[in-house]
Amino acid sequence: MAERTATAEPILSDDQVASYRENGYLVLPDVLSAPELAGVRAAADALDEERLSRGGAERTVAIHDVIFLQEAFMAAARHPALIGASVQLIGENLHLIQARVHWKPIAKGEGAVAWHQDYPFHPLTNYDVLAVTFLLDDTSVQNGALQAIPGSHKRGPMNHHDTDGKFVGRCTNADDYASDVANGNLYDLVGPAGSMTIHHGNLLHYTHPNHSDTPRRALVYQIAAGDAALLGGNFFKVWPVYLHGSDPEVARFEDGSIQRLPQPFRNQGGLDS
Ligand SMILES: O=C(O)CCC(=O)C(=O)O
Repeated sequence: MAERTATAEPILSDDQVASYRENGYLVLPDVLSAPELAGVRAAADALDEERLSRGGAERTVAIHDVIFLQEAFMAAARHPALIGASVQLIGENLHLIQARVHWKPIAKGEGAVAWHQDYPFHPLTNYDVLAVTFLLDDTSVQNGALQAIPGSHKRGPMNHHDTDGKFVGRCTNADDYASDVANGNLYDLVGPAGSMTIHHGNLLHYTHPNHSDTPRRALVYQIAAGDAALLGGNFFKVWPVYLHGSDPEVARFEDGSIQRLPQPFRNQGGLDS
């Protein structure tokens, strides 16, 4: 599965790269062509029955590993804009660690996602991990856009565990975001359908509830640098997929030190095999 792809063409200007490093996110409108957008929307429609069977009429639902369910999602994962931008931001070896679609329920004031960072869900030996999101619908604050705290990715990972030590998937210390919210240090990642957004794994973010009568669907790929070795969390089926380059079989730590790995992670069925 570790296929190599064609050479990545840079798509971000120096200013965009600098803005990402400073703020922790980018919004690139109109990245998908009309046929590409139609393809991923149709692919999402094809999963609608599954979404509803998971309670999607009432709450936000995420379906994982979608590249194996619909060809259009595999094609979008290999979109030249995704590859080009990701290589510029985290290097040549792009390890796909999640591929999912998020649906917000329509017109219920539901579906908000609490303040969190993505990194604590899948901690890695370094912070070169980002989410590339294709907006499948016109996305506004009203229908559930993602809201970010600019620059918060520089603060490092925050506590997402409760007082019993249980991982709860949201910031458990309101002080981590309260003053930004009070001071309006906030940015909404809004854009027309077909836009591509990128956000850093340590970016603090929230998503608004859907107050509208239009859907808000997001196709989210979590991509890590090949030398960011997983420390915990879930393995998804996409784990062996490299979108560009290949597995360097080393772990790089935040201090720059490198540990060679004995072999790529693989399930060998236990110690005896
Ligand atoms: O709906 C989205 O844009 C993404 C939801 C979210 O907060 C996340 O995946 O971390």
